[in-house]
Amino acid sequence: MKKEQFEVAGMGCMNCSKTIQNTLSNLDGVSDATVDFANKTADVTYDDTVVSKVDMLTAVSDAGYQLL
Ligand SMILES: [Cu+2]
Repeated sequence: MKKEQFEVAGMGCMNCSKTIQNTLSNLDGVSDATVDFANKTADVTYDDTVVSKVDMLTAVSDAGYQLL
């Protein structure tokens, strides 16, 4: 398991952070995702043999936001 913090761009309200959190949590290999609206961060715990950083960036981008 790997734990990483990303910056998140494009969030306008608390619902955005929930959307991103669900998007990340639904990915195979992601065991925990916590998105903080105020700090504009996403803390993700994931198995990097199952899911890659690019997978996460793409999923969040498809939802309309950006992981930096
Ligand atoms: Cu929003």
